[in-house]
Amino acid sequence: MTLQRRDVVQALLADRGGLLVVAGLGSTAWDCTAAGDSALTFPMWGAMGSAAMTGLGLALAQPERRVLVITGDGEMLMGLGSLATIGVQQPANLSVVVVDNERYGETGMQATHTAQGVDLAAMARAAGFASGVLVRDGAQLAAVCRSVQQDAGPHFAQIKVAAQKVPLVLPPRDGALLKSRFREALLGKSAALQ
Ligand SMILES: Cc1ncc(C[n+]2csc(CCOP(=O)(O)OP(=O)(O)O)c2C)c(N)n1
Repeated sequence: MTLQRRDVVQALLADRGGLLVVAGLGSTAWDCTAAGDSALTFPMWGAMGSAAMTGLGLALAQPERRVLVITGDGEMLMGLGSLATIGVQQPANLSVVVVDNERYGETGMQATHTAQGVDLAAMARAAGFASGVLVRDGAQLAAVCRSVQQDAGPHFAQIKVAAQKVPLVLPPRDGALLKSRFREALLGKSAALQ
């Protein structure tokens, strides 16, 4: 049975512990909020194509923490060069998960290149990621959830999900607030003020 996007993101974030999460703009940010708003989730709200690079910066700055980027196929396609940079930098604590509905959901469900067979996981492997997997079922998803938390990366997963419209569950909209609460939750109150 086809995976459902909200179930996928719920599974990725269920036992997140201290995981730092960057959510791509649009649907994946709503999915993360639906799984539970968290100060340690940074939703992009824009900057299409930048989610993986933001995750890389965070992973390099916080090598003791696990970092997970959850983004859409359209967003990832806009920032493909980031796969090469991550492959070169080799952050062992970074995972990039693409929730692949083969559509630009927010702008009207136009088909993306993954609907024509573009294999993002193979691109990530070719770029030098430690793993790059295409996921279609619950057992494969469970393996990704384990890798995100435990295995040396960088990891990449392209998770095929149904192309469905789901209710909006919006995170806070104020960028300054999102930045401050993320920094405070990560660094503590006084360090976050520096
Ligand atoms: C540079 C830029 N181009 C276009 C948009 C408009 N836009 C916002 S979300 C989106 C679609 C995102 O698609 P995808 O990442 O696949 O997410 P999903 O299908 O899960 O919503 C587009 C085209 C934008 N915000 N920025």
